Amino acid sequence: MKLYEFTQAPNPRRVRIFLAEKGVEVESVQVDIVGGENLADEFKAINPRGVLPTLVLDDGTVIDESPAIYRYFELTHPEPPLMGTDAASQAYIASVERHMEFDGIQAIGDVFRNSNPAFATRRKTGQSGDASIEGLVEQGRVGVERFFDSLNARLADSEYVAGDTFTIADITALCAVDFAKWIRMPLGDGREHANRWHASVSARPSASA
Ligand SMILES: N[C@@H](CCC(=O)N[C@@H](CS)C(=O)NCC(=O)O)C(=O)O
Repeated sequence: MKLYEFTQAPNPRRVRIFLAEKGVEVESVQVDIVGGENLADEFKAINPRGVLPTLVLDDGTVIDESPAIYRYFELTHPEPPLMGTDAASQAYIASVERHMEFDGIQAIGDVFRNSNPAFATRRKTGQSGDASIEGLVEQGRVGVERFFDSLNARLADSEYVAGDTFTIADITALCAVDFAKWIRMPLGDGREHANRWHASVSARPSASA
């Protein structure tokens, strides 16, 4: 089994944190996104979508999308459970985790990809040839502020993002909040619940994985 990833990038970090929480070690291969290695024929022969993280099982099955990789390891290494323990909690945690990616990581990614000259023709993840769109920067910034506000509101009522235990929703939210530093959008002092949570999850050993 091999995990193709890039240490600096936020989505591969999601899987690294998940594996660290589980205590699972997987052979990893670095693919330099900034240098465009994920767009080259060699990596596209492994995953034509050109995205990281990508997990390749021993039988050659290729699995991308972090939640799918989470699922694989949750089933093969159930302890500690990070995706819920019954139908309702599993569905709820999956739903909140999706919010963290779509409302958080994607909005931040829109700002990053459309404002960074190194990605001027790489608006779409895993592809080249799509020019940046200026309007997506402003739209993305509005989305990031909304994401931070909703995260803060959520954490006013619970210790963790999807309830009273640490789950994949926390992992994805942590990667989003730290990714936002790349576009110089910190949580800000006013969001006290989100700041309390961020300090707590950042102190877990897995956060430095
Ligand atoms: N929805 C995917 C997102 C994967 C993604 O966008 N990964 C980024 C790295 S953070 C990537 O592969 N970027 C390639 C590129 O920029 O060309 C997931 O859940 O894993």
